[in-house]
Amino acid sequence: TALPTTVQAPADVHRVLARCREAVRPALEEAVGRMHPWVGEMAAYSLGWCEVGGAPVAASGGKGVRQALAVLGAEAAGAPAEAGVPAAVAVELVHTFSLLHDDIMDGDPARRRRPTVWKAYGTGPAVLAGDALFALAVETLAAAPGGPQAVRVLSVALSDLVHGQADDLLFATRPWTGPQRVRTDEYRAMAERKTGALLGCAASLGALLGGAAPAAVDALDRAGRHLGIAFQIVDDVLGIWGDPSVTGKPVHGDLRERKKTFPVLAALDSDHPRSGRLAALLDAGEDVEEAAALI
Ligand code: GRG
Repeated sequence: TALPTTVQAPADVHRVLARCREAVRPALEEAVGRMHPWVGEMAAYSLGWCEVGGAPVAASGGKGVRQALAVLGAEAAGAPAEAGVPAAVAVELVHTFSLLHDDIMDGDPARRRRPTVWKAYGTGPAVLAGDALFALAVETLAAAPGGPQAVRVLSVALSDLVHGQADDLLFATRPWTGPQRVRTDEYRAMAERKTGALLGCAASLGALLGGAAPAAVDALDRAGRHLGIAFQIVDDVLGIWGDPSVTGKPVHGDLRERKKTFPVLAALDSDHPRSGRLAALLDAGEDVEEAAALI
């Protein structure tokens, strides 16, 4: 079966994301404007609002999925978009913080089609900018009506993010086969925490600030968590079979780096006769083309 090599979101998804980004932008700018000017510049750079060192770079912020979920969560509760804005600002700041620190941990040179913050400003400043974004997120949410409960919800997601990131880092140290191998259910738990927790938090915080009933807040949290697992699996699929001109990922880069991605773990979990050969190729780090054909 031919797998899709790109994921095309319907036009109305782009329209909804753009509408939510516009609703949140003034509050996000106001929050970033309260930062130390140099630290705020790093935040603005990572959000795709400015260039650095005079070098022209393509303006590219994030998609704004988390801020959109917060706004949509508030609207789902019957409140106006503005009710969800403090949640949207907080989750977008936390997301940006986690990307800054993740890029340092992974040594990634590029993000959002430009050099990562640590590449552009240095590791120490990038750590500081991440810390400042984290602090600003908590401060913003605490100041909102219903702040203390909202901060508790965010704290649970933050602990999940750390848990998921730690699991992901440890996956790299584990073998491909045998009792210590990473099972697909462990992968799902990791993805739920690392990516799903903040998506669920975004939607549920928006709903909470919009006055939704606890059952609706919980349901949105669960939906966001499932979305995170799906998001991570699609990302893995595109990392193996995606069109590099669209994804910006190098061909078979994940396989070359021997990342524990879902398609590979599922193939090894399947007990298919080919999985022994696949594990041997991955261990040797050779012939990624043959490995890809075995998945
Ligand atoms: C919370 C205290 C604390 C620490 C964080 C660094 C870390 C610990 C966690 C890393 C979490 C991480 C990087 C998860 C991956 C999330 C992900 C799917 C990023 C890509 O999201 P998109 O596609 O990005 O929404 P854009 O660029 O569109 O915003």
